[in-house]
Amino acid sequence: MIEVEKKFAVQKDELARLTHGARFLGEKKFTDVYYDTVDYALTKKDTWLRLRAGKFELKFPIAGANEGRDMTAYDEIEDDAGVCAKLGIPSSGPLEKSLASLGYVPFATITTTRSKYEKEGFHIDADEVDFGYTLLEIELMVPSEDQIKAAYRRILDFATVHRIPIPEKRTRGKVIEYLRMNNPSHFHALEIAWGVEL
Ligand code: V4E
Repeated sequence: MIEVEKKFAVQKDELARLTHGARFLGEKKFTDVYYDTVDYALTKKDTWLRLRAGKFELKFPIAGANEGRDMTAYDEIEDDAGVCAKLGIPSSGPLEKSLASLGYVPFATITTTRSKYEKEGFHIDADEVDFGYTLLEIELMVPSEDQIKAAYRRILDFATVHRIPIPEKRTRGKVIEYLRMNNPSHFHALEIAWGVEL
């Protein structure tokens, strides 16, 4: 399945409006440790390697699906063998050791408290991040790439119906915001690599 999502920075009243009548699916707290090489080889390619709940995960864009850097669709690999294959590294031994020997180092540790909701088939994640950033994600899962654009349009319509302002430029995700606040050289390297102002 492919996750199509749009992030919004929202006010409390907007979140309340969106989640009114939604099914509350629960709250969870998790910590992610993000890894990259010192020259940002992965994140420059919008590829995100993280350790979540003791497991490595790799999140990367689906080719051709990110129109104007606004619409985002990412794939995720959540097993060590898959992560190794995608990164082109040998899959023998503990992954943490292989990554360290190849120069992958942690660059951000982020704890998120996430409240999950479901409404009219949309998944809504309201994330509160430990360094003081609140983010809303509206998500739809689709089985194939040819359904990504339509899903994205449905997300925008859903937000509009609930009077959630559609941001003109892409809302910074929590890792991007973390880098803006804590690691300007990494942040600027991404702006240069992607050719956008973040
Ligand atoms: C995809 C991405 C990053 C990796 C973290 O992804 P994100 O969706 O922010 O995290 P989370 O915890 O909500 O993941 P889930 O639990 O839903 O799998 S860091 C940056 N990006 C992409 C990105 C981008 N290219 N540009 C901007 C402005 N923001 C984010």
